[in-house]
Amino acid sequence: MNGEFDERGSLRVVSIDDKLQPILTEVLRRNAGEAEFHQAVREVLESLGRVIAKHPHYLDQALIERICEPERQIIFRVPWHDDKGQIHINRGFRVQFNSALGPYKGGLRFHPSVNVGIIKFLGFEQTFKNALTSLPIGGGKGGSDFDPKGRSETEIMRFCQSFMTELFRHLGEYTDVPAGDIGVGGREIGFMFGQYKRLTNRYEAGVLTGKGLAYGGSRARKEATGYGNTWFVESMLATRGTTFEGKRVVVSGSGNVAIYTMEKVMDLGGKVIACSDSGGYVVDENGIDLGLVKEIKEVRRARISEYARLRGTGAHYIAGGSIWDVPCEVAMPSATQNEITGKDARTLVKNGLVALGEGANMPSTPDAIQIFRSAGVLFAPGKAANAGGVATSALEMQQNASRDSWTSEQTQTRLAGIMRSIHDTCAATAEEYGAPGDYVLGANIAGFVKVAEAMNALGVI
Ligand code: NDP
Ligand code: 2IT
Repeated sequence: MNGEFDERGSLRVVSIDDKLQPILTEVLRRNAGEAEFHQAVREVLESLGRVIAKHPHYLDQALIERICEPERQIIFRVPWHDDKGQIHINRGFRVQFNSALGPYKGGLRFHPSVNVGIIKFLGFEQTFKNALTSLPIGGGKGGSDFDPKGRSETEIMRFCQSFMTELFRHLGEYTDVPAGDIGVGGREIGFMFGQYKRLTNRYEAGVLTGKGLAYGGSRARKEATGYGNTWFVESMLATRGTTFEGKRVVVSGSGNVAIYTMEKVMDLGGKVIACSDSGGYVVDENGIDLGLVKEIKEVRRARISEYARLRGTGAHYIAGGSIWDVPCEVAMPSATQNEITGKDARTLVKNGLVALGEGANMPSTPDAIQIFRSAGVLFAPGKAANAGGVATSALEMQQNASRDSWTSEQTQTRLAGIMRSIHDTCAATAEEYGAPGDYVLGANIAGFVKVAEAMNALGVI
């Protein structure tokens, strides 16, 4: 172990096996400037020293090098007209990362920050996450630097149609199955499915997931990521003989994942006192009124600042700032990558944090994770904790393949079972590799071994 300063100037502990260091160095060299991708690869490689000590053949077969290299990367132009007739050009991406376990599977993100490094980090994480579900899905991710904020519904539709006009040739229920992510929800999936159907003249329901219930979607898909993360944290809390009952909970974001995290936390007796969007956060010591958040975000598509105005006394809005300054026992980051810095982590620990479940992908910086681990916080990494969304996408694919539709109860029972099994697999793997309670190590090793074993069996492809 040794220390180094990261880009934010915080000290982080680095422990990478000597045999893996050259692989990481090569990944950094070949993918210059892709900071988020570097971060995601580094974290996984830091966990693999104990694996190669046990299974040296992973090194002989260059499995780690192959896993770090996407199978295919597609970048394309997306031209579209706004409502005034002006032409805009965005960039579209689809990174088909790994298909050893099944068709590429993973969401599409529409956000101005999207670039190839972000899509690659997401695709890399997705590969291990999907493996952890034990369902037959490979890893992929895509999206665009299109900014949906302030765009009319017709502009969104034209953008989605133009995006799919190129992407459709790379998709298929046995090839690549996208879903939503930031900026892509049921409405956008509907527009993209419509265009795919029109271009191919095929009603191929299983080519996209997160569809509306009216045309082949699965019950509980919308709720799945948030519910799944909450169940995962519930399982972690149970290892210390405690529950959500009466705990103060902070949930960042107020989009799909955040809303259904809040719903399940409240269901389990937790008290959600704050949530946010990219403009700032609201604190409501009486407990967040979820009906109001849904009205603001799902119906009006407005800003979270509206919450304080409409709720009246007891609630206040803080523009900018960090939601992690709000004291809580459980934190559920559900907005975006690197939203919890080392400084935030220190504040959370000082304020008595017990558990954290990553609803977002890679929301904690490496130094934040290090602080949580050293403080003995129950820490659930995104690739395990937020796997409920993609798992339910795979259940949607099953329903589409059998031309069936399950009840909400049936789907939620499957999802709860999958989340329990991911929790137990991560815990058991951490224990097996000599780090009991380390869910980061457990998730990285268990996910990696599943993908590596399948790749090994398929030959050098
Ligand atoms: P949504 O678009 O529904 O919501 C995103 C929320 O996060 C919004 O409140 C948004 O605020 C906020 N946010 C987004 N980017 C930033 C930013 N750069 N800074 C501050 N706040 C930001 O997306 P989802 O809820 O679907 O996704 C949230 C996270 O969960 C992402 O990390 C995603 O990858 C991950 N995830 C999603 C899954 C899913 O099934 N949808 C599954 C697994 C993980 P604003 O509206 O102001 O931009
Ligand atoms: O990050 C994720 O797991 C998602 N955005 C969901 C992917 C999916 O295919 O359902």
